[in-house]
This record gives sequence, structure tokens and C-alpha cells, in this order.
Amino acid sequence: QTSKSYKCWLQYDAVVNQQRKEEYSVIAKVISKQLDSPAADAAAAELKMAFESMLGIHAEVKHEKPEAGVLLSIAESADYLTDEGFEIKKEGSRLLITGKTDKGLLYGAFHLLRGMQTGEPLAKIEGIQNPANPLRMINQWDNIDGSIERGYAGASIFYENNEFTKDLGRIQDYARLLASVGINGVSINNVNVHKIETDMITSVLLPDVAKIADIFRQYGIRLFLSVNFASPIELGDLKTADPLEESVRQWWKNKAEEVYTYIPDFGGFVVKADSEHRPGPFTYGRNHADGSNMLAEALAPFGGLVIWRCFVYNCMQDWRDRKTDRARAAYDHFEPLDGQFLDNVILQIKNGPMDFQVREPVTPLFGAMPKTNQVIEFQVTQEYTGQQRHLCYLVPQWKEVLNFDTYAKGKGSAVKQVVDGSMYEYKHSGIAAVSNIGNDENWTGHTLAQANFYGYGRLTWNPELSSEDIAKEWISQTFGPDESMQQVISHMLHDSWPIYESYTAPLGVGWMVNPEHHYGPNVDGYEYSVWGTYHFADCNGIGVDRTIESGTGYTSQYFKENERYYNSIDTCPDNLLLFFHHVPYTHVLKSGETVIQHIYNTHFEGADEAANLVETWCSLKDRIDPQRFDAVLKRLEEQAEHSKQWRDRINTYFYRKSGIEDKQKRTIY
Ligand code: GCW
Repeated sequence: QTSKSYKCWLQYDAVVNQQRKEEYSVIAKVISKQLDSPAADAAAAELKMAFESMLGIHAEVKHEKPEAGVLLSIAESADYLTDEGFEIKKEGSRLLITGKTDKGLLYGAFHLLRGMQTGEPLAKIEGIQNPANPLRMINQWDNIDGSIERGYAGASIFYENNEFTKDLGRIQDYARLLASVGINGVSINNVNVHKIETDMITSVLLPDVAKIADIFRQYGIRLFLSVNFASPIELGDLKTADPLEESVRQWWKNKAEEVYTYIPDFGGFVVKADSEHRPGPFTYGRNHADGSNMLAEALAPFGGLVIWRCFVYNCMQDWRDRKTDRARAAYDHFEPLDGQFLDNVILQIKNGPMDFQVREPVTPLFGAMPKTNQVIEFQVTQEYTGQQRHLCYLVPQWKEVLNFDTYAKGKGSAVKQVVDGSMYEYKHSGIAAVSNIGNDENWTGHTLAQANFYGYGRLTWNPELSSEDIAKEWISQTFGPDESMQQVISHMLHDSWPIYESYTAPLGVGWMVNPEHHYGPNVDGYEYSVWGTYHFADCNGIGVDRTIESGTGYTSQYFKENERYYNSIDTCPDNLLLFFHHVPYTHVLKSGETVIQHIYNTHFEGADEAANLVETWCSLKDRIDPQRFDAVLKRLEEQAEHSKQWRDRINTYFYRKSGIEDKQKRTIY
């Protein structure tokens, strides 16, 4: 497939600027590659393909050094490069791309192509780059039946009908997209490991898994598998999965050895244990250090990692119990274990303490475990942020989280310094996220949701990139050089999270969605449920009291500065007020409005702004190819319509609860 929507940001359109075309053409005639390795070959192949379509030049790929051309070479002793870093340098008519390993060459090649696609002169493409985060990971929540948990872009590209796909070409294209933004790890099956998938670590499915690993290896990406903690039982070998039982430990050691015979550079296991009815160490009265260390010991001889998720909470809560607070759970379970984990265990922690809501504070666990490797988990797939039917550009949200000051080591202790491993010199660390792709023609359902995929990868490589720069890069590669068009789309992207928040999640309240599928408004959808997800709205007020004095004490999990900031109603920011405090509807916000009036205002405004997105997009008709223009238009129209549902359901609910009229007397039902 070669449609524009399929190609995403790797369009490789013909260069129209004559000056640039001449400059690029000088270096594009020959690609010299001084080594043979899967990643070096992939780098050369990508350059060859791109030069052909951007410049009409059929470059030769050679071993020897040419007078003019791109030179891919390895400099093992380059101490200014990390294993994945690269340098790009012009020397006369040659452009040198140097890496310490072949992965650097691949990233260098994609960097060159990004620069060319965005029309940069070669002088601006030159330079040295090293990735900020060692682990830059994508988690697929794909099931072998072809479905994707929380997937909004079609079915799996990996599986269909309980088998691995035969369409390996699409997986290779996925690997190209991932590598082009610097992703170096992928787990290919859902963290909820069902029956058939449990066999992915046996000889039944390992040959298929190995084929996928071969593809990803070419693109510098290590393959990981999600495993079932109860595998020794599920696979019929043992009667227990107790991590302190010798037979179980030996079982996993044998298992690791077996996996590595198929995939010598296997990344390791991703584990969801004791979470939402998945098995785990709690069954045996053991803790999460016991559980993860057992797997870590098995993988250690082969250099494998255990990525252990901290999404552990009571999902059978009684809504009448006001003392248990789900937001506390990850910290309460894991912080006391600091120092007990082996050094190839990494804790994977969701960005917020609840679950990928539109607005949440940052988890207090970041920075609180100096002796334990940590990885942050984001959700690119838009489970609670519009399911790729509404526009919601998430890069600004992720940046807010990464820049959040934990105060772990005093002022200036940002989350990004925890996860890049610099704050505590972790052995392993980085960023992971749940993928938003499926087998839809455009990969992401909403074409503009490709920006989240792109932006996520770019941020893992360099969290200092601004959200605007990322958007600009993405738009210009995806839609071309028309600058006024670029500005329009960038504005749409940057307005989109605030717009979505304004009609769905006022002042830090979450969960006002339909149960199970999580699409569309339902204020009490999760209010009397077992999930620990409440807003406590009554006729007087709304919000969750998480203060130390009168609430759940969640605020005390933060370092002092943040504890004070959130615990006091005077300093707590408006956008998280109802996450931390229960207040009357008449409470006056820092903005000067009352809570109830704020709810009304933002819902009316949000729906209006959603309608404006349609008009704004229409202003680009004829400047975007019809296929992508129409596809986006359709989604935006659905969003505009659906945002009115949100507006009216939420406004009506709170009007009926509070009995307080809208000052502006707009229609509430
Ligand atoms: O938010 C919840 C999702 C589940 C998901 C779980 C998790 C994979 O609704 O679908 O399960 O989070 O992160 O484990």
C-alpha cells in the first residue's frame, strides 16, 4: 500500500525547492556502507528509497568510499556517542553518518531524512545526537484473535483468527515508522495474557514470535512479550506459581533459556500481576519484589529485563467505603519495597495515579524509589481522550508530566530526570506507552492521531523538544511545505486537549464516561461501581477529599512542596481542584468563577470550539489530498456532534443536582 494516509510521516515527496534539491542531490548518488548488518542494511535501504522518490536519484549502495555520497560508518571509540547516538557531518561532497553501533546509523539516516523532508539545509541537519532515554518502548495491547484491547484503529496488524499474520510487510512498515522516531523496544501482546497467548513462550508459538523479532531487529527494536504470571500452572507443568518455590524458579529459568534459543536478543517480559484479576505473587502471600525477582533471575544470564507494572489496586472496592483511595495504591504497594528489586527489574508506572484520565496529577511514586529502576507509562491510544474519534493531541500532556517537578532532590527534580536515569543513576529506565495503531489504512483511525504516535517517539528520544516543534516536524513531513496550512493544523492540535478537557472533565474530575467501553458521557457511570473511581457529587458539591486532615491522605505521598501545594485549597490549581478537594458548587475558583458556573461555561464553550474545528479544517480544503481531507473532516464532524451530547448531559446533570441556574441562561435541559 502506498496511499498518503498509509505512509504517515514517511511520505518522501519530491523536493520542490530547487536550491535544496541541488544540495541534497550532491550527496544522494552513492550510499556507502562499510559494514553488513541488519540495521545498517535497513538504513541504506531507507535512504535509497527516499532519494529515489524525493530526488529521482537511483543511488548505488557500495562498500567503498565515494567522492560524493552518504557514508555510513561505525566509530566504536567515539566517546561522545552512546550506543544508539549518531553524528552527521559534511565533508566536501560527502555526508558522514557515524554511529557507535549500527543502530546509530539507522537513527542518523532517519534524522537526515526528517531534515530533508522538512526542507532543512544540510548545515542544519549536521550535529551529534544521543537519545535521552535508554528504553523507548511501545506496548501493543493486541490479542491473538485479532482484537486490540482499547484499540481504536481497526484490528491487530500482528494477528488474525488466533494466528500470526502472514502480512509481514505491514509489520516491517510499522518497524520503519517506529525506528524513524527512535523507538527501540516493542512488546507485541496484551498485558492481559489470555489462554492462547500464554503459549507465546512455548515451542508452539515461539517460531512465529521469532519471525517478528527478526523484522524488528533490522530496525534496532528489541522484542518483548507480556507473560502470564501463572504460566507454570496454565501450561500444565506445575500446580503452583509461587515465586519462592524452587520448582517454579527452575521452571522460569528453563523457560528463559528456551526463549533465547529462538530469539537471542529477546528484550524480556512485561508483567501485569495482581492487577484487575490477573494472577500474581499475592496469591501465595508474596510481594511484588518476590514475584519480579524470580523472573529477573531467570532472564539475567541472557541480558533480559523484567518490566513489572505498578497498576496494582483494589478493583473490587465498595463504593460506600470512603477511606480506601485507589489513587494511593501504586505508592502504597511499591514504595516500601525500594531496594529489594534486582537490577534487571524495572517498574513501569502509569503517568497518573488513577488511569490515563484527561486530567490527573502526576503519580507521587516518581522519584520516591531511589534504588529501583523506573519507567513511565503513557497511553497513546486514546481510551479516555476521545478514542481517536475526537481530536486530542497528547504531546502537551506528556510534556507537562515529564516536566513536573517531584522535588525528590529539592527544586529541579523533574520526572524526566527520574526516567532518563540521571537522577538516581538507574541501571535501566525510560519511557513506555500503549500503542494507538491498528490495521486501519491510516494506522491510527483519526489521521491526525498519527501526530500522537510520532510525537510520543520523538519525546522519548528528546523530551526537550517543544510540543510546537514536534507538531511542525510532523505536519510538514505528513502534509507538505505549505506554511500557512502548517500553522492552521498546529493550532488545531494545540487547542485540542484543552477543548476535549473542557467538555468532558472539568477541574480534574475523571471517569464521567460510559462503563466498559469508556466512550461518551455518563456522569454516574462509575459512581457506584467496584473500581474506586468516584466524584461524590451531591446536591451541595463535588470532588474527592484527598487531603491529610479530612480526606484519604493521598497528598502526603508527595514530597513536601507538592504535598503542601495540593493539600491546601488555597494553592491547589483549578484544573485539579476536584481531584484533591470536595467543595460546594458555589466555591469560587482562582479564575473568579464558581465551580458550577465554570462547569456550564466550559461545556458550552467546549462544544462551540469543537464545532469551530470543523470550520477551521474546511479552510484547508484543496490544500490537502481529498482522501485525508475527507477522512479527518468526518471525524471532526462526529466530534462536533458528540461534544453536544457531552455538553448537555453534564450540564443537565449538575443543574439538576445543584438547582443552580446558569448565569447566562443558556439552554440546559
Ligand atoms: O485502564 C485499564 C484499561 C484496561 C487495561 C488496564 C491496564 C490492559 O481499561 O483495558 O488492560 O487499564 O492498564 O492494565
